[in-house]
Amino acid sequence: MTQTIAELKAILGNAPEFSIEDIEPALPLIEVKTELSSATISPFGAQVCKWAPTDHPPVLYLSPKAKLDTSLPIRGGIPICWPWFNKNAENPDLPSHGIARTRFWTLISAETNGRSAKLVFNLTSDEETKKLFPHDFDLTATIHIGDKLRVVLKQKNTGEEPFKVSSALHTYLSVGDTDRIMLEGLKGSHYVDCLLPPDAEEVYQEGALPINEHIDRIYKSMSSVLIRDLDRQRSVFIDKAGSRTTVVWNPWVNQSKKLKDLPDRDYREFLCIEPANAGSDMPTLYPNRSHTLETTIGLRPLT
Ligand code: TA6
Repeated sequence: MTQTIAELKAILGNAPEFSIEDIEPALPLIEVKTELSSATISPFGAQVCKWAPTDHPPVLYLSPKAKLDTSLPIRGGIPICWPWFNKNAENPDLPSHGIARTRFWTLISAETNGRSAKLVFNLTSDEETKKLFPHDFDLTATIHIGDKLRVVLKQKNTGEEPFKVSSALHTYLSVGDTDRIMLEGLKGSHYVDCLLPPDAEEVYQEGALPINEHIDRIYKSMSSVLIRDLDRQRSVFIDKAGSRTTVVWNPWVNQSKKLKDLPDRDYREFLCIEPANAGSDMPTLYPNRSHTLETTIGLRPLT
């Protein structure tokens, strides 16, 4: 069920911190502006598309060529990949990264105290979703916007049978230049290199991880990641919970050229650090039980 602009406005109420375009676009965007930060959120995918603390450059990257007409998933921000990460193992013809990011979620509530805001979106299974994923579920995405950005994805099995899920908060972090960033938090963990054959041995992350080639890795790590951005003279932290794997992705030159919704040269302006349940980290949801995957992102001084 897609909410109309009028229905969305009714939930947003009269708070000056919330606004939405009047016209009925294919893809409505909710603008949130508090004292501490601003964000742009799409009910299509319950996707945070933009977030920036006040007086700071964006923390999330949104492709200038992102399709905002529901014809493609929105390239940037924090796509919610659920109930499978990347290709569906049983049926590769199914949409990559699952069904949640290409569906309209229902805005349930929007609250603000002027300094911060909280929006709650819901997606429940229906006959359409069950053609792609034959289970009953109830998803809640709670988005906290303030001096930090926190996205909490609660996933409940509302059916009779258990099912396994893989998922990711596929976060596109905006950086000044990939040549001038340093990552902290992944050293000493093992990773699956998705560019190698599936039966390849896991690799140990010996030292620092430079971003200077096509990278597509599932790190077995529960730790936070810090991006030290020398260009922007700031650090960005990516904390997480409910996740034993962190996906790191940059398409680099050649992959970027294959993505029509990404400018060829933008690979130097973002890096995906994705709190996930991916690879061997696939929780089983039992009837009436839930799993929560969350991330908190914010700025730190470049010390
Ligand atoms: O997160 C890494 C990844 O799985 C890559 O393999 C690449 O496919 C990326 O996601 C983007 O996927 P998308 O379907 O959004 O183009």
